[in-house]
Amino acid sequence: MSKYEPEFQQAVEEIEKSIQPYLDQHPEIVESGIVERLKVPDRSIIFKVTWMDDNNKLQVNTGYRVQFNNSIGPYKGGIRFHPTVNLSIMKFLAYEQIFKNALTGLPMGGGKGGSDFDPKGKSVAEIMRFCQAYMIELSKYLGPNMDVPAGDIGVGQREVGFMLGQYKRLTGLSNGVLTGKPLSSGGSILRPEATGYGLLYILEYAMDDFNESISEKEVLVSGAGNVGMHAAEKAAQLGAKVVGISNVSGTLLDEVGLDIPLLKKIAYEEDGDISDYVTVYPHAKYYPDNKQIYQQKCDIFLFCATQNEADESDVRTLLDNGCQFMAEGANMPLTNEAQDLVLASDILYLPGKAANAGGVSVSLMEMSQNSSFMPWFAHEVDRHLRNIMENIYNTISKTAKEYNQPRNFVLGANIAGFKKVVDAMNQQGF
Ligand code: NDP
Ligand code: 2IT
Repeated sequence: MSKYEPEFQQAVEEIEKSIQPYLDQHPEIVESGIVERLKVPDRSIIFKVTWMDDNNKLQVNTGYRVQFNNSIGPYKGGIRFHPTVNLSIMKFLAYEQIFKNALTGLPMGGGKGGSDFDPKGKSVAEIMRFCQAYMIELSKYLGPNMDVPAGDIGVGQREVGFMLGQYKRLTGLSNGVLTGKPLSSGGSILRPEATGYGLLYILEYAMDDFNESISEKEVLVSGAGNVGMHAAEKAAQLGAKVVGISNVSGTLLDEVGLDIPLLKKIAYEEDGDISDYVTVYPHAKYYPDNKQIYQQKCDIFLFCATQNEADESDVRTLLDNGCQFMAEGANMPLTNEAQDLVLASDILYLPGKAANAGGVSVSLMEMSQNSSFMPWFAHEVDRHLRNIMENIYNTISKTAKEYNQPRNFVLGANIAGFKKVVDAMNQQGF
């Protein structure tokens, strides 16, 4: 593991620290070298993506797909288009995905892909040409039983649709090789909502276990994209008051409670910005600072933006201001120091590997619908999603209790996920 891969190193350190109580009981696992073997991806594919911009000028980006571990099933994980994408970020995301996917109880391995292409400020035609160029290389490594990508930051149904079209052009196959597809192109109903809704479902099960309820609680959400907006939507449906949301440029606050359907329309469906909300509701406040969200008072904080979005001082402020529940829609949104601070407090905290697994779970349902040529109704997908989130909560809670740390769901999630992956790897000699 290279010291030049800081995000990957951070993800590995978190896992290795939290599984220590399990390793202490199982010296034979340490002896077998599996902790080391698990850190090396099966393969990291890095390639050149050349595409034509609207001025007929050729542009170049780097494309990635890290196929980390397929011991439990085909490589599965999203594709991210963001200027910060590099090998370290791809490896941390793919590595985390192995354990997340294991926790779902569904047959999926871990992978992640993406590019340093920045969709911001690009025309739809440029985005389409980029997706097509990216798929020319990626298509060589995909298959419904081999590797099935989906969306992530900067990649939603539209981009998945463009990639699917190119895959079909290149191969002639209609074989469910991508998930998060638009509905008319073989997507699953509720896949866009799944990560955010799943986050609230698992939070509901956890809070219920501690005789608490989401209803009437004040909620803050960082990130106003696919995950953040649907988390806010479900929180409001469950009777909470969503008092703030942020994006990369700023923080929007409404102490009366945000009008989520309006916000969703402006900032998610119509490509506007969360700041546009104040033109309709002048009592709301907008700050051009994405860190302002961590300065606010709330009962529940949902981290739904990006890795390391919150550091120790952000989390300390949230705790000092009385926040009692935190859950991660994003992957690794807290620095390890910030996470240690949360774990040292008495609050209820659900880490991303468990809490944001709803998205990939509905992706697996999409694969199932594609291979059986039988689409499901929304209520069926929602029921399965709820069941999976309940099972994940039960698994991490049971594991945390076994180690006498009933509120340490980082330990619960990491040990439960690790055990499952290790079993499969040993059975297959990986
Ligand atoms: P989107 O691209 O749809 O949205 C990302 C959102 O986060 C945007 O609103 C963006 O703002 C905002 N953002 C980025 N950086 C910051 C920051 N530093 N502070 C505040 N806001 C910020 O991505 P997703 O919603 O799909 O992904 C969000 C997170 O959830 C990622 O960590 C992703 O890996 C994870 N995740 C996604 C899943 C999925 O199914 N999509 C499944 C599981 C996890 P702006 O629009 O202004 O750039
Ligand atoms: O981080 C994630 O779990 C995702 N971006 C979704 C992966 C998927 O394959 O649906």
